[in-house]
Amino acid sequence: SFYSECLGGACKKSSEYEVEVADPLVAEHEEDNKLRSDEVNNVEKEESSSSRVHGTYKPIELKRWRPAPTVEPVPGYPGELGKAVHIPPEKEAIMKEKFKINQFNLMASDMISLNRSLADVRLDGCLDKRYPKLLPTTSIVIVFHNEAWSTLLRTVWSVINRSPRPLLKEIILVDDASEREHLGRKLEEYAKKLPVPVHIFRTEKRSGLIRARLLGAKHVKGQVITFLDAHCECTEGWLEPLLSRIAQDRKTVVCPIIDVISDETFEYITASDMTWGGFNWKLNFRWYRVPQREMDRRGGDRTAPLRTPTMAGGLFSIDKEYFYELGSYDEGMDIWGGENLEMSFRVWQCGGILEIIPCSHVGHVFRDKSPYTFPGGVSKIVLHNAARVAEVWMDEWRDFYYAMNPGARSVPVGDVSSRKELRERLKCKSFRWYLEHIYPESQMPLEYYYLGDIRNVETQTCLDTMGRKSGENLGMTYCHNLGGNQVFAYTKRQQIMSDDNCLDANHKYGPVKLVRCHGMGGNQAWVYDDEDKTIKHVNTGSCLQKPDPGDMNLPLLRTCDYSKSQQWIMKSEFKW
Ligand code: LR7
Ligand code: MN
Repeated sequence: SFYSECLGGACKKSSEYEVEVADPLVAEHEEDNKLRSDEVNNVEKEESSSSRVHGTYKPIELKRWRPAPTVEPVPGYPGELGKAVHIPPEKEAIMKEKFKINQFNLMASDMISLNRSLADVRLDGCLDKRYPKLLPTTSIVIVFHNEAWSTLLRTVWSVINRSPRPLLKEIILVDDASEREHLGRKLEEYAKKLPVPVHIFRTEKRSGLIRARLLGAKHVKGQVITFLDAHCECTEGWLEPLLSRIAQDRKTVVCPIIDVISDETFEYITASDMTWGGFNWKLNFRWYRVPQREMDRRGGDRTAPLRTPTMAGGLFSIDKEYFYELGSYDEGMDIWGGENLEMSFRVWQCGGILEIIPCSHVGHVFRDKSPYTFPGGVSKIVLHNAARVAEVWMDEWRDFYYAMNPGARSVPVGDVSSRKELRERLKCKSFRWYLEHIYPESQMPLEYYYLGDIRNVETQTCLDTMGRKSGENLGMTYCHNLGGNQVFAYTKRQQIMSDDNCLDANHKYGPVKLVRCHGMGGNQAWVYDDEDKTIKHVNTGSCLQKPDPGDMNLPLLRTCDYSKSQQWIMKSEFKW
């Protein structure tokens, strides 16, 4: 069959594929998994000249919208309608073995049909939205390194099945130097049989996802580039709201809501529409709750586009010309990481808009660990990429990054001059502007008096989060001058913060806790007196004091007595 084909004559069946994947191109599954081409094609296929007049689209007109759903559930297949797949206990050992290949449940994925049905996860308000009849075309760019067959092809089929054909110019697959047999000639042969143009490009050597995407983007013939990870499933109606937003304003970069495909069961789990993208001091992308401010701006309409400070990075659409105008990607970034924040900052600071479109849902297999190698070492690569973001876009707030990541100062950033020139050329706004106007809720404070360690005059030891989480006690230990857990910002809003957490107390005496900053003063307000060197808790009037002899690691609140044990120095010895 198709699956025992092999590359270069060495004909052995890849151990990854002992099972045959339910595949709409394989005759025996054709009936079960029928691509409903009649319905997909009932929109008139107009030849697009994808030309554009003075920055406006000359788009394709959709004659009629497809009825949903495009893919009907097939009885008897596991995982239909996005349900969880359960592996029988006797197969658990093989399942665990296979899990290691991609860091997700490959056995489950292989059992699910390549064009499985999904529930319609959209809010009611999305179902009767009318989109402009004139929409730009898009090319889908999917980069991968050693991706599994079933996840990659399920991504492709979900695009084919659930995108209005006239809008779908092509699918571009970029193989980033994969070492798996099935991604070789077999993939090329398979691609030829698909009902939409699928082009495969290969990087010569391992380039990382950023440069691989740049290679893919170079070949895009559609008016809009849509990037997807190689383990996604697009849901009904995912594309129209993305493209229509770009048609309204070509400087809008749009993301779907990224739903969760479980790495354990491949269950499709709808994500919250009340979540947006932020980042922490380490420059990790993180999800946070959408603040009331943004809900109000949208007039309480949960289906309205959500302005997000950052994007996750893997799934978004952007006008092709705007992508290049805006400086595409930083080619100096390797393998993985950083490009998502880099593009987010760049979009906002250079006059664009970054949005999550709640009526567009795409699932993504989230995993705990990365399955592939990071040549040169994970932390070196990730720190290198993040440092480039900090250096080019963050102005003095780059200090937070260097202070928080002791390792970062020794990692070479490389040449960022062309990226800085880009920032000049596009007359981009400052990071201060971004924090003020786009992300006032940021974990990085807009106004702060101090960033560094906080040392007790008597003990000469330093406050230390000990890497603890929200709700746990603040600690204290010898000053190491390396930053990290000993870095605190004293802000104009009277917070003493470390990344997401603030010093917090709800009593006059005793230990101080680290609690997620709420920005409302209250238990998190402190006053540092530069004269008598006290750190006073505003609500209780108590002073921060060195730990008692019984527990040397636990700084305490006590009645102010102005002794040396209550004196603190905010003056760091480390440099970044
Ligand atoms: O060297 C590489 N070459 C590649 O082609 C490394 C990766 N890749 C491919 C890989 O096969 C995959 O298709 O690049 C894609 C993304 O890699 P993942 O799936 O390992 O990344 P991720 O999902 O863990 O990480 C998120 O952050 C990345 C930062 O660089 C990218 O922006 C990913 O696209 C991004 N994924 C998403 O936004 C999906 C939602 C996850 C979240 C949050
Ligand atoms: Mn991914």
